[in-house]
Amino acid sequence: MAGEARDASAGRHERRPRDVPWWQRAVFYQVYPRSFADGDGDGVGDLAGLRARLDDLVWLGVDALWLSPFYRSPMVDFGYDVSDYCDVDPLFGTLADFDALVADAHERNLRVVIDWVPNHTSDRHPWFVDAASGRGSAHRDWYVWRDPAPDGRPPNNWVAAFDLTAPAWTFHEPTGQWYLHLFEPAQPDLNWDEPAVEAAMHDVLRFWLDRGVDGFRADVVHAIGKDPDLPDDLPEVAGIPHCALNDVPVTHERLRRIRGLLDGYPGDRMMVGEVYLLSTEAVAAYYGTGDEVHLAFNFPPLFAPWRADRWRTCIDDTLAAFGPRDAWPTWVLSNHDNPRHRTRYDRAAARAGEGASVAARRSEARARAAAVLLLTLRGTPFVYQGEELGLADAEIPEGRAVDPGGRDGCRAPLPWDDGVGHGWSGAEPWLPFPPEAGLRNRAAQAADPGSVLHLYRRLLHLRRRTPALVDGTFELLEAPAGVLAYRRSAGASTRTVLVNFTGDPQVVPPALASGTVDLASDDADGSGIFGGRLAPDQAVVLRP
Ligand code: ISL
Repeated sequence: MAGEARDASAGRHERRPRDVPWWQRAVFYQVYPRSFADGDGDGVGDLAGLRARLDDLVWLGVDALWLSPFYRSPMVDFGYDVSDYCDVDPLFGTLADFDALVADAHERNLRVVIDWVPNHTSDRHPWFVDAASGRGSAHRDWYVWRDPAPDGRPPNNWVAAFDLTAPAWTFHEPTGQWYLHLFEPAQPDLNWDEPAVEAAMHDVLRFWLDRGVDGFRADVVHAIGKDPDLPDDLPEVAGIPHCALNDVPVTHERLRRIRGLLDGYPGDRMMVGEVYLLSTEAVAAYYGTGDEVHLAFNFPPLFAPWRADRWRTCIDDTLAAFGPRDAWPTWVLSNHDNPRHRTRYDRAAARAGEGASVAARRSEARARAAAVLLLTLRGTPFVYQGEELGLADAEIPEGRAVDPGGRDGCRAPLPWDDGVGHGWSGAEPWLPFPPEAGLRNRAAQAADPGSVLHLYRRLLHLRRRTPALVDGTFELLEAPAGVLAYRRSAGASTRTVLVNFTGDPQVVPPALASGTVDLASDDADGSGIFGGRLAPDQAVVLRP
């Protein structure tokens, strides 16, 4: 990547430090392959479908793709139950399709990061099939087996994800022991205390690194270490799935060895860890001293309501936890596990009494302002496929729900055009389309310069040419209640961002009111002098 960048508005070259790695500057785009684009017309998205749409992502202006799992899988957890880590499920294509995708992406300067699921396999993985075949089997210790408690109950009180009444243990009749699964019974946890497991999972990393991937998104990676005593979770956290609580020192040793493996490869390979702990301070610890994960997802902002004070707290917490470690944050509004942010904010507003006519006005405006926030905070942003179209969750009619975690709504297929089938030309897609797909589709929005899609594109391109927004320092500024204000600066490049989280106009104090509008979330004139008045739900990027 270039060592210098042009700040167009400042009209001069500025030197950027050469040692800022690509993953600190990049904007990632999460592809959920089942729902992105269908190359073979079977109603399920695939690698060929994605490959054919790469130019659309280049046009948008993202830098890196994260692909959710495409490995061989019985699909109990839609690919997060892997039965062969080193092959592509036929539903998604072949290894040759994958190689072609990586080659095409790299030719377009798009990095490719893939999911790696180290905590558990499918119960149909040959390792587990062997482990379950008898207590003395070669792979028995690759999983976590325990004798029943004296009263015949599970070995401890850990609760599995998805069904909070279900224990994280399943009794295996044929061999008379319980096995551990932090997720579905069909997803037995690997036993990372067994050195052969660690070695095998390192081999998986090497397999894909040798194929040219730029890195990994490591699924629930904070869970690969367990307390060897498997102690009960405390009564005060009863009902919280153990995966959101598991936090033990041995994991950090394992992450350092993974980091060593990645650093041994040329080309700045990276790992973004899904550290599903709900405290920002706990998440920050997984960066180690720059020797564990390169990046980690930080979920409190994803769960934060659309309120200036709550976002301020998230930002303060992030600065406090990440700053001293010199750790680089990530920012995420939506992913494949949670209702989309547009839907979350709309639902919260409806609960607070927002009527339909107000919702019609504010829903898209909130999603637009959120885009400005996501793409101008200090850290690496992750865009979830479809948020660039302003999508809301699909309504899933009874009978079509398929996910054990109830997460189908945010996984609806992307509408590519307004024709019948929205670009999914073969079989009926595996899930229904999101609402208003006739309007909120790629083709309609590409043709409309005022669309959410064009806003994302303008933001991504502004970010790319503005060092302050990429590498710049970050300072929160005093602002009226309901408004978030911050300044980003890198050398002579400075930008002020103002986000109005309210449905009322807001007037900001004179200290914030100077400057020229680089970009406004509602597409108000992008070249005007800012007068200090924010429209309802408006976010602006100002240059001095
Ligand atoms: O999905 C959730 C809430 O509905 C989360 O608790 C989720 O289980 C957690 O973020 C871990 O997620 C990851 O691992 C799971 C998989 O189902 C998710 O899709 C994945 O992102 C198990 O592999």
